[in-house]
Amino acid sequence: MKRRDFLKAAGCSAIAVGLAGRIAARTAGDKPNIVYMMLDEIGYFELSCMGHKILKTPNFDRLAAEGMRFTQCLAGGPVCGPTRCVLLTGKHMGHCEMRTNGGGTPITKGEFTLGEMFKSAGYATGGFGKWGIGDSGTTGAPEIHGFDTFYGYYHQVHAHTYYPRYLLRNGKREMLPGNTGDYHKGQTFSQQLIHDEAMKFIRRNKDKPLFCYLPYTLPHGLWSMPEDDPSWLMYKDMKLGGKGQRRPSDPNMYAAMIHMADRYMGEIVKLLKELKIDDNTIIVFSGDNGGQPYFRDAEHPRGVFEPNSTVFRGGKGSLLEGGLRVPYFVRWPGKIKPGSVTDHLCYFGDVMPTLAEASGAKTPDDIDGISFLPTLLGKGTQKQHDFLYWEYAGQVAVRKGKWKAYMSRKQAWQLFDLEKDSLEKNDLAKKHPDILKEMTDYAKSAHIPVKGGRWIDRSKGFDGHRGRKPKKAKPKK
Ligand SMILES: [Ca+2]
Repeated sequence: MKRRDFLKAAGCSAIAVGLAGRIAARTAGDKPNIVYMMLDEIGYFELSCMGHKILKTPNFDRLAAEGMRFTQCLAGGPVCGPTRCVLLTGKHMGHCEMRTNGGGTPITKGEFTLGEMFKSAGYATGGFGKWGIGDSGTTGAPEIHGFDTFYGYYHQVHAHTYYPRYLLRNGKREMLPGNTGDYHKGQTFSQQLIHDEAMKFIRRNKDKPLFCYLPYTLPHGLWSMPEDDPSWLMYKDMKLGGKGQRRPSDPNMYAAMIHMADRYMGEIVKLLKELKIDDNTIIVFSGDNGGQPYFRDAEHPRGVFEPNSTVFRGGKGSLLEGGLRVPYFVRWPGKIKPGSVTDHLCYFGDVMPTLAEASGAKTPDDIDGISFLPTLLGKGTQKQHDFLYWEYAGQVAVRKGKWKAYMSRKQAWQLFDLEKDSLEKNDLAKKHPDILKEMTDYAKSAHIPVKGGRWIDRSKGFDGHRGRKPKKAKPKK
């Protein structure tokens, strides 16, 4: 089916399902709810269930224990914009419409997203946090991509502070009292509002299937939170080298931010149980791209928290494993075996077909993803990717089973065996030229020129943390 026809058909069925949904009360065995939390830059090892000794994440740990943990679910891209684009459109970085981290650069109006997919399947659709694939006033805005509600930041630079002057609700600015544009100081803490709105959305839509997308900006910098926040009180006096919050870099604050995200997940699970929809809800927990080795000093050359430990090389921005490996687990009571771990090789582009299969939704034909529902449910045949592909800032990476081919502007193609060499240090390109050729041939075929969206109304776009300075009136002659 051609994309245009598909969109038309999807739109019609959305209306039909919407009407049916209003008439029929919800019954057992209905479409599952989806709560999809994707934290911003949490490292693969920054959870207590992954062995971290300082960072405490009891609620995430419980989800992992009650669901399936993925050891090889790779980010869509190594930075915010592209990884979100791959997640939301099911297309890899050689095909998707956002391949840099421009901030406000939009996807096109015709591009099909998870929002449109769930909308067409009769879901209530809400997003809360950082959108990142189109500013307000562009063809990439969430309200024109199937989201009934989107509350938070659209432009990712806007999301660099927890005390912004305003947040957006469906494209409209809502001013936050007492916030002046100072990165670290203000009276209204944005993340709490964002989380409160997500909770309200779940409560409001408890009787319909719901898709609640939570791209929370925690624990991305610039860090600060209210002085009386319980997570801050827990970490502020710990000896991590911090000098108090409202500074550009503070490990105590970072630890509190991860704990805060964990607390929010605890509140969401509690709410789902209170509303008696927990059993019919798929919860996904994920990072968005690889972690950052923050807080480096002489004693801690890879940072106080060592996000990538000594297992992976690189971090955010790199197509080496440290930039792509994210924590990822899925919980679905009664469907996914508790405490299971899979090494199924997948990436964010697989999320769209997986959730489509789980919810009876349809996807366009031109996506790159493959459903991993058979892996989650432990039944059916799990199809594998022949290749996975990424490109970013002069780097290209291809994955085929245990093999990873990587090049950058400074570095010709290298070939690594990830089973033996997760640090990607032992180049086998000369030893296996045939394997490398197969992968680089694929890389050539995987890239098409990028197609971007456009502005509809520039006046709605992000205009800096303090806003544009008013133009000085020209003196009269
Ligand atoms: Ca990110």
